[in-house]
Amino acid sequence: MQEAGEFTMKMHPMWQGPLVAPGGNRQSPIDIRVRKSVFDPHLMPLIPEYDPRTCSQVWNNGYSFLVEYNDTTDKSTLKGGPLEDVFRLCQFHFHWGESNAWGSEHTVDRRLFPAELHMVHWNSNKYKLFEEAVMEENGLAVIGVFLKIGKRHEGLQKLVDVLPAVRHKDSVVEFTRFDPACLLPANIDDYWTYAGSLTTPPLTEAVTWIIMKQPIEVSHEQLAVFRSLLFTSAEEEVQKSMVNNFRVQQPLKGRTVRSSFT
Ligand code: BO1
Ligand code: ZN
Repeated sequence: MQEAGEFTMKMHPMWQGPLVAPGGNRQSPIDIRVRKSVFDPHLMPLIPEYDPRTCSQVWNNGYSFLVEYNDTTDKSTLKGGPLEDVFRLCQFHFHWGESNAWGSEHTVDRRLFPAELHMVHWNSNKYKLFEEAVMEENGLAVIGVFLKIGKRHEGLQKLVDVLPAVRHKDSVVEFTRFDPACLLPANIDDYWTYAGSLTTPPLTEAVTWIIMKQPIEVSHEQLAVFRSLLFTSAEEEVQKSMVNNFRVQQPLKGRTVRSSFT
């Protein structure tokens, strides 16, 4: 799987450039070693409060498809858990593999999942815009949810149905009234948390990661629709399937992963 990731990084121009050079002390993603994580009894339950009316559009940005939310007010927020401030939802997206054998960015005791959901939030207590928050240590909070193959996910299907409209890079389609909470697992009380970074450029070390212990189930057919998307725009001659859009794992460098559960 690491080989597949390295391959993607070499093949795909978006991962090249100086920002990928080694250097940071809190880069993501990482392998979560369950027995090395430290139970923290002070970790609170997470409080996601999302208003489906803030959902606005889906776009293929050439590395994933983003479901974007209007983040001009505090209508869709995340608080609690390891967070001291209120964080506003701006988008969610996924990372996935060409086969079900790999695709997630984080791993659990080296176990790979076929895909991983990222719900991206920024600190609206302290900052006025995402662009401001992304520069700060405590600026962002991303929830990670592992996807595993099982029964069809009815909530996700509403999104899967519009994906053919954003097959090419830079295509956008209106997408409204989608409740992102339907993509969270039934148990949101059990999670791991650690200090990390964005996993694509600008790779900023601004993220409090919250990784759900319980995966959600999606069908093979639903992931097949993710894989039918393209990294390339309609104008390009050689079309490239959007698969293996995950970053390789990064060194822990002395960080502690805390767990909310024993
Ligand atoms: S991730 O969750 O660590 N994979 C991740 C990686 C990159 C971004 C977000 C999450 N990038 C940023 C862009 C901004 C954009 C913002 C919200 O996402 O750098 O330009 O405003 O969509
Ligand atoms: Zn991501």
